[in-house]
Amino acid sequence: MNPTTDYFQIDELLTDEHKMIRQTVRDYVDKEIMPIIDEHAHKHIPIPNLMKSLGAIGALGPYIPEEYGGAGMDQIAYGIIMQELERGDSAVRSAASVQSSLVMYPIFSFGSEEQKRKYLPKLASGDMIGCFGLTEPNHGSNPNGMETKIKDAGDHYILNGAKMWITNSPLADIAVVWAKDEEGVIRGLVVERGMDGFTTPETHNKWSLRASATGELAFDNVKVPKENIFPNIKGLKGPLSCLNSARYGISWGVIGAAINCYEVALKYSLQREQFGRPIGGFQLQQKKLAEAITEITKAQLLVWRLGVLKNENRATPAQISMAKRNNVHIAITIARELRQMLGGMGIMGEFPMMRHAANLESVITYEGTHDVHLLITGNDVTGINAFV
Ligand code: TGC
Ligand code: FAD
Repeated sequence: MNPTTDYFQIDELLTDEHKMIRQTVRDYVDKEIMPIIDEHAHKHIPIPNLMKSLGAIGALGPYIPEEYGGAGMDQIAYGIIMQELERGDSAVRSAASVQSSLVMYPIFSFGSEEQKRKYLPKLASGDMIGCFGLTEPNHGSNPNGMETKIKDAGDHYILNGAKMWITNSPLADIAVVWAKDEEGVIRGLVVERGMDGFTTPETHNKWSLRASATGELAFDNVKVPKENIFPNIKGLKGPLSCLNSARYGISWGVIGAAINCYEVALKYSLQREQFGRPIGGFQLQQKKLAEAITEITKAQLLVWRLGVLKNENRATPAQISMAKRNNVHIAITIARELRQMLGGMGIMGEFPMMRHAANLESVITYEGTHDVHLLITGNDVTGINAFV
């Protein structure tokens, strides 16, 4: 018997630092997340103190330089952290990816020195929670159509509009918001909780990512000081660059969810007997396990190579789209298929498959849907843009 989920010995490609951070995050998930996640998902409530505990293990902004509170790690380390967190639950990985890739990354990459010093250390420690507002009620896959606007009013901007489906908006202290100026150019700015006219209504009744808070961002003539705008970016490539980082993290993260399902199903298949023998001895059950470990292995090799390219600043957005699309697809397929291996028990909260499968319905939709990523690959290989 070979129960490994490192079938091609990718561990040999990791540094001691990678393995150390993996062990730290794995221990955290086993101790802090696994015992409570089912209850929080059932009750549809966020995990208490999550951001501070993620900050304490170095999971927030791990690739941001140390002088701004990050850990200065490489992209493979970031991926490994996402993988271990999503082994626990996609809600936990979502919290870390939004804070790291969608809030800290744009502040670090596009922000002024004052903005970096003001926000990054608190975001890294989890003392401050951030969210990212790109999607709007009428503009999801096509963010370029956004209607949220800023108007120059001397020493400040007046912000009006609404964002929808925003991870952590009900908990956030700050929001990185993308809006069009009077010339129709997309700009990014930091909106702080407490600014008059800024509200964050919660979205209730989700069947997916139930341990994650999701909400809206509503702006009614919000006065945002000029020093809160990002000076160093204009246009849609601003938010899309943040998505490159988050989509990369998701490509790693979902492997963690798939591994959790695989390990549970393999163990169950060796213990559960029907017709006088373990169900793991039946060919049809072996097919499910063999296909799952094959797809996990292919996904691991894909993200490892992508991480190397990313470390060298050579990863293209199209490569990242391919990895996000493929890996979420294999993870959701594994969760659904391996749930069946547990029979009736597979629908119970004691086992993680239903929760992972339901979470992955969000993951296959957010950060660009499965079909949008296919069209990005289609555009890349043909040179013909199917969006216009
Ligand atoms: P298009 O004309 O192709 O491009 C406009 C400008 O952007 C540049 N660009 C990129 N830059 C960096 N990274 C990328 N991935 C880029 N893709 C495009 C492009 O070069 C161009 O630059 P320039 O200088 O010429 O102006 O744009 P388009 O309007 O045709 O749209 C393309 C499309 C559909 C691929 C894009 O808009 C898209 O990806 N749509 C999906 C939307 C999406 O992913 N939304 C995610 C919202 S955030 C979220 O879901 C968080 S979930 C968090 C969690 O809980 O984990
Ligand atoms: P639509 O764009 O309306 O798409 C509907 C369907 O049409 C999809 O199947 C899509 O693939 C298809 N479609 C659209 N255009 C095309 C096309 N050209 N060709 C073929 N098919 C097409 N956004 C944020 O900004 N910040 C967040 O923190 C955030 N968190 C989220 C958390 C959750 C739990 C969820 C569910 C979403 C979150 N989102 C967030 C929003 C997410 O990015 C969008 O839901 C996603 O981009 C899709 O947009 P939409 O829901 O408006 O679907």
